[in-house]
Amino acid sequence: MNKCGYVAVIGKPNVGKSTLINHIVGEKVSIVTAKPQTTRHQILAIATKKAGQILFIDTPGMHVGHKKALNKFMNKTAANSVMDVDLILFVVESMKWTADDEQALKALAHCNTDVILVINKADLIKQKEKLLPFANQVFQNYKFKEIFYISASKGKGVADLEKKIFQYLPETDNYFSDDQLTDKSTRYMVSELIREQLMLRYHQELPYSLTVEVESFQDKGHIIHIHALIWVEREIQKNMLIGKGGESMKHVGIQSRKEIQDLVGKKVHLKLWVKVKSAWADSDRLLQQLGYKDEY
Ligand SMILES: Nc1nc2c(ncn2[C@@H]2O[C@H](COP(=O)(O)OP(=O)(O)OP(=O)(O)O)[C@@H](O)[C@H]2O)c(=O)[nH]1
Ligand SMILES: [Mg+2]
Repeated sequence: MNKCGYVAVIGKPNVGKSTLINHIVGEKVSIVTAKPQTTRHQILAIATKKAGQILFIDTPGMHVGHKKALNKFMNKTAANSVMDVDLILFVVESMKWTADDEQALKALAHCNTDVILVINKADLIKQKEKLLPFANQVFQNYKFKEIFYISASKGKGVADLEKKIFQYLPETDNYFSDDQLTDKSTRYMVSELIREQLMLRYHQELPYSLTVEVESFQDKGHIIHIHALIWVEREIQKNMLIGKGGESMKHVGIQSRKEIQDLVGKKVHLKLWVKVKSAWADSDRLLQQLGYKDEY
């Protein structure tokens, strides 16, 4: 009896949605950083197991109070991901319930799909007895089917959650081949690995003002030549990114190249350019141009 189905993972930013998915898939399909709003697109992550396939849909964290076109795109992408799935995981962080959680919960208001409440980062809570009253409080807000306390980064409780997920999936053959990890192209994965390094390296508004576009990707057999553009919104941000002597960018280049080589299993030659596209994150037209298209 093989099972296979779609599972949307939603919640506010930074609760560990991508970490959880990567853990079950066993590979880094979706980038993870300590900063909120890391995931920007809907990403299909395929976990192939003995029992069948879980087709995870990773989503951008839902949030309130940001008015840029990019934020609207992210919220809309996440809200639409709950359509036509077999199961939803609603992820929250232990002991934290905010306006952003409320916003994410709103996406469930009109859907009849079963929802499992996943309370993540349980490792951060010393007094475990406080978790139950918190769970009860969250439970009051919605009729969840199940509740799981986990630590996605430490892998605690994840195996039990995986088993439970399969119970909710329909009996059918696998939709994808066993070695496929995502529906995204290698070019897309490369741009994300670069963006991950940029988000880790830079702070304040910079990570939110940049996007990465792979301009060319040439496989020469033994080596892949990649040229990528880092778009920022203003000239001053370009200067901040490059900085004195270009040390930070050099570091981003070295780390990104290592990550990309792991992904493609080949030697990589990587060139990065920083360019300005005025206010790209607040223009629907430029968002489209830069790959932020409606994916549903
Ligand atoms: N202590 C602890 N940290 C965790 C756990 N799971 C994830 N994290 C950390 O939480 C941060 C955010 O993780 P992500 O997986 O990027 O969170 P996300 O929900 O996908 O965030 P967005 O993409 O911004 O919506 C990272 O620094 C993770 O290492 C956990 O179980 N315990
Ligand atoms: Mg994420």
